[in-house]
Amino acid sequence: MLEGHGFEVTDLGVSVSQEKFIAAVADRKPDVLAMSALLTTTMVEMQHVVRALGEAGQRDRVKVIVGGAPVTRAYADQIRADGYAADAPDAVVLCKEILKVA
Ligand code: B12
Repeated sequence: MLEGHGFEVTDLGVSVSQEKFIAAVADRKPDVLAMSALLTTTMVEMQHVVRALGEAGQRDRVKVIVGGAPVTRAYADQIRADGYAADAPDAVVLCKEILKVA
């Protein structure tokens, strides 16, 4: 959906470690880091990535958005993500909003 709307997407795959997220942000300098979790057990790792981004001095350089079946807007707010969307079309709208592109 994002590629269809003109975004360049790097897919880091599944079971992505905190270290891999941080390295990819440092290397590729994306505007947005999007994380998806299907399980409550993996969802909690999102907060660790957000914290690690801060520790690496990268948090201000990238917008963090989250989603997936167990993830809620309240959880996104709690971990200080920049956005949450419930489905793929809304993820596109969200990216355009937070990047202020038409
Ligand atoms: C298919 C499925 C499986 C398949 C996965 C196959 C595969 N290779 O992907 C199999 C059978 C393997 C499976 C296994 C398990 N599953 Co399962 N599974 C599902 C199911 C039915 C659909 C998931 C899916 O692919 N949906 C389609 C995608 C497109 O939808 P989505 O993930 O919701 O994503 C959309 C939005 O959430 C959003 N979105 C997603 N990510 C992101 C990211 C961002 C940044 C944004 C903005 C938006 C966004 O946009 C997407 C498109 O609209 C869900 C139920 C459900 N309704 O989600 C349960 C579900 C995820 N599974 C569940 C469970 C418990 C399990 C198991 C632990 C079961 C077990 N005891 O073994 C295992 C865990 C396996 C593992 N290691 O992860 C639970 C998780 C509950 C929880 N609270 O953690 C769910 C929610 C079912 C339930 N209601 O109980 N599962």
